[in-house]
Amino acid sequence: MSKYIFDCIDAHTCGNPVRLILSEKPDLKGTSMSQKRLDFINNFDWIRRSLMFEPRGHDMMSGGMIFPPHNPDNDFSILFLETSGCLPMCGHGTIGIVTIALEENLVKPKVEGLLNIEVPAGTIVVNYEKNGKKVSWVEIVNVDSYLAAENISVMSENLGKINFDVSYGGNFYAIVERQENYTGLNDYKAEQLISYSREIREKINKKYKDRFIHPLDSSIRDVSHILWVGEVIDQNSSSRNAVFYGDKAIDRSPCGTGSSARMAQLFSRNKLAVDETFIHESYIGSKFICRVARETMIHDNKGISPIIRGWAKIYGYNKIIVDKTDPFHNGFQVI
Ligand code: PYC
Repeated sequence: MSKYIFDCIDAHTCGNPVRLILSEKPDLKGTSMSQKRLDFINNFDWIRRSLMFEPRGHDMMSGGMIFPPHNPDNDFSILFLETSGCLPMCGHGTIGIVTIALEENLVKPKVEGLLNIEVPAGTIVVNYEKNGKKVSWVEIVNVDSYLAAENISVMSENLGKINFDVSYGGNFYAIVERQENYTGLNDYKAEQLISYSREIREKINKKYKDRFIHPLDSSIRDVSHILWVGEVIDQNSSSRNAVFYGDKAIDRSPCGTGSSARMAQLFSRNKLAVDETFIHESYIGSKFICRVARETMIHDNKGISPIIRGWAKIYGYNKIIVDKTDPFHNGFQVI
């Protein structure tokens, strides 16, 4: 077939895009979302590139597809598709997809107000509140998160020596706090952070090759995201970030997996307690309300069960044509 028509619903979570793809879903092989994610990457990645990159998407585009659960006790499964690849977990993506699925009656929760959802990184529990037909908020009990490395460094050609921690919150994050060669978010433009992040990420994954591998799923590996810590806009917030993902994106939402990674870091330093509210601000000032549910163990690593709450809004119904005779059917990115 040379022409595919994808029915999509577009939304944003606290400013960051979420495109839920409803039709033309591939028949994925595997008995878990982790296995199906690998099957998608190996055999169907053209769908992601076509629908996420220009001209049908853009540098920040992200989204996903809903599939039936593998365990009948769960409600459904999500495969995440982003310009950054097929993420093991995406917090803003989950908030957006759950909001779309509930408002558009695409799923019927087994228990009103509660969803158990399989994602490649594990099973997450989601609570939500509705006001009439609209979803007011979505709260995720994310996959267990942990601090994987403290105070390691790379040499940046742009900035000089940069110290950072690596923390897992569904993806591995390098967390860069204020220091001699990084003086805080307000001192840099987004485009500078993007190009510094690309350079630093490459250096981290070269210097610390095979160091960051999830102890329970070796397909989750390497630092994919850089979280730059910054000054808050609203003095009631706890912290702010600019999260870099893909090759050209700064998350417009406060980033669910980034917030989980940051809480795991702060918890391990005794700077955050169980049940303490952590208000995380995004680069544009939107907020997730977060907290640590409890302390956990991830294999040999002490970690946390993080909770993230945010909101999403639907803004469009989108029928997207991918015609294989279009020279740009596979999408492109300008760097
Ligand atoms: O919310 O987890 C998240 C996320 C990952 C990349 C962009 N947003």
